[in-house]
This record gives sequence, C-alpha cells and structure tokens, in this order.
Amino acid sequence: MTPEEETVELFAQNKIDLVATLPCDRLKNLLPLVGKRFFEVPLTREEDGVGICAGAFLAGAKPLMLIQSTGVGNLLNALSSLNFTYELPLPIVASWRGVYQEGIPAQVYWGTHMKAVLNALDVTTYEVHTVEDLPVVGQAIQDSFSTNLPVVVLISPELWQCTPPDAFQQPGDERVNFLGESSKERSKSAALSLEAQVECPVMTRYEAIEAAVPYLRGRTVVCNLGVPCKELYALCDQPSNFYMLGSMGLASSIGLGISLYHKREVVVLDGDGSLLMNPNVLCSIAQQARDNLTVVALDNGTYGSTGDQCTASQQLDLELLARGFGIEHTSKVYTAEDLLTALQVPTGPRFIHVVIKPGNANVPDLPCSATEIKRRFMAHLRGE
Ligand SMILES: Cc1ncc(C[n+]2csc(CCOP(=O)(O)OP(=O)(O)O)c2C)c(N)n1
Repeated sequence: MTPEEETVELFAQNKIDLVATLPCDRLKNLLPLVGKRFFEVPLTREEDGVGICAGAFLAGAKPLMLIQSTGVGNLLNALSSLNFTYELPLPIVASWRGVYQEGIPAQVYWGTHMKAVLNALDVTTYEVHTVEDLPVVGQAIQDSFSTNLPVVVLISPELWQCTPPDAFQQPGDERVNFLGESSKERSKSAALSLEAQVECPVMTRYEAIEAAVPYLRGRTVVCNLGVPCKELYALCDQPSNFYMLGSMGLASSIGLGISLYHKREVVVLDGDGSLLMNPNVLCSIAQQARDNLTVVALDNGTYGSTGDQCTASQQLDLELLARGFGIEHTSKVYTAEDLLTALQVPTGPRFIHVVIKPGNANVPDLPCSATEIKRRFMAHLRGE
C-alpha cells in the first residue's frame, strides 16, 4: 500500500463518516482517495469546517478535517471557543508545510511556529514523517474521540515523497466537482434576477423570535451567540436548542453539520454580523443542498450584542448575498405573520431574511454551562 492508501485505511478503520477538506499541493494524491471512500465536504475556509464538523458530531457522526497547516491558523478561535469550551472532538490531519524541503517562503514562519502555538493552547499534536509513523493517525483519531477534544496530526511532505506524482490519476480520469460533473465543464448560468426592496423594520429581535416560537417549539434550533441566545432561552428554552457561547460566525455552519446527519428540520437563528464574518457558510449550504435546513437571518443592521455598532448589512442585502452564493429558496420578511408564513414553506435549504430593528431585550444570562447545553442537546438528538 502507498502511504495515501494506508492513511485512508486508517480513517476507515476508525469509522470516520465525514471528511471536511481544503487542498494542499502535497495532499493531491490523497484527496481523490478520500473523495471516493468517504462523504467529503469541500470547504472554502477552515473555520467553517470546524462548525460543520461540530454539528455532524452533535448529530452522532465521526468527522475529520484534512487541510493544509496554514489552515490551522484560520481556525484557532473556533477550536478554542467551540471544541474546547463544549468538549467536542475533532481530529485534524494537516499537511505540515514550511518545515521540509519547502519552496514557498510564506509557508515557513507559521509552519515553524504552529506546533508551539497549538501546544500553548493544549492541543495535542502528533507528527508523521515516514510510513513507520503512520499508525499515529489512528491513535490521534482515537484520542480525540475518547477525550472529546480536538487533536492535530502534522504530516510532513516527507511521507508522500515515495508516491509518484499523480499516482492515483488514471489517464482519462477527470476531476469531478461536488455536483459530480467534470470540473472541465464549467458552463453555468449565473444570472441573478432579484431586486431587494428593504422597508422600514417593525420588529425587534426579541419580537421576531417570539413570533417564531410556535414554529420553533419541538424543532432543533441552533442559536447565534450573545443576546439572541438569552432571548431564545427566555422565550422558549427546550432540550432541542443549541446555544452558542462563542465562535462567532459558526451558527449556520453548526446547523448545516447537524442537518447532514439529522433527518428532521434544523432551524438556525443567525445574525447579520455573524453571517458576514463567515459568508463562506452560505457557499457550503448551497453546495450541500440539505432540504432540512432553514437559516433565519435576524438582520438588525448592527452588532446588537456588543452595543449596536453598524454592520455592513446596512449597505448590502443579505438575501441577495444568499442568492448569489446559490441558495435558491430565499425570502424577506418584516412582520410576525410573514415570518411564520415563510417558515411554513416546505422546500429547503431556506434562507429567511428577517429585517428587524436594533435593540436587546432585558433578559438574564443563560444559567447553563457549555457542556450542559451539549449533553442535553445530544440526548435530544439521540431521541432520549
Ligand atoms: C471573533 C469574534 N469577534 C467579535 C466578537 C464579539 N461579538 C460577540 S457578539 C457580537 C455581535 C454579533 O452580531 P450579530 O451576529 O449581528 O448578532 P446580534 O447580536 O446583532 O443579534 C460580536 C461582535 C466575538 N465574540 N468573536
């Protein structure tokens, strides 16, 4: 077996369900094998993958990320505020650039400091340099799922050097995109024929959540960090609510990850500031096309939880943005009645743009810890 085949075998032996990927040149022989054997979620930013993998784990799956070491730098806050805070496992297999026969100067600084940064955050790291080290990959996966913590396996390019270039690319083989089409055929129609007419908002965030409560009751809900969580808790606390305490921008990513392994509908209450921090998730939602996912974008035009500073949603239109990313079922609502009507439309993934006024309700802090939120939520999803 080549090191690539052995690596994939180790993923399979450890019962990995989902591999979230973002390429590295040194992984180009491994990635096609991963795509053939596992459910692959191609990413546009690594942080988004941390949220998707967290959601998949909450819904009972075993995720893994396969990325370049530079991408580890992109996801540090997510690891800290999501995985460490809620105790969520995530094995990250990273192509370790900058340390072995590196030709790209920009890889060197981070590549040589990354391990120290990870160790300072108490992320356990493992190193693979040669085929003799490969069993470490299986060990790392087991450690991550037994400790409920993220781990990083750093794979030196030295490992792959015995594999001939493009070893797994047969003559005539074509790379396919996420739709299963040849990546050479890129013909598509990209016309956007939607005109956004934004009217004056009438509801606050609290009033919008209150209006949605009859629909949210009994459904799986992921709620954006900050005051929205406190408002949802005050209006409709239930075991099927996942309250975010940090990792701004990842509410919809977590919702998407859950929807991949959960048969029933997942409703995400997201915010404009948070969606604009990770618009990449709109791309992932469009690509995965889960009809059981609804994103309710509570757009008050401000970072409400931090004192109502204006967000860029004052200049752009979130519904148009979602359409531009390829989410077809979108709507824009202002009133309680229209929000409830939009929630009843069965097709998904749905993006409901709720234009609201700034303002926070005077509600208490959440009384539960991150791990209590997780345990209660996972027990609900398991049907306990
Ligand atoms: C990476 C990061 N940057 C900044 C913050 C501080 N922060 C917490 S909540 C929040 C505002 C979120 O705004 P939005 O998503 O629009 O939701 P709203 O509170 O307005 O409902 C900010 C900036 C943070 N938690 N994380």
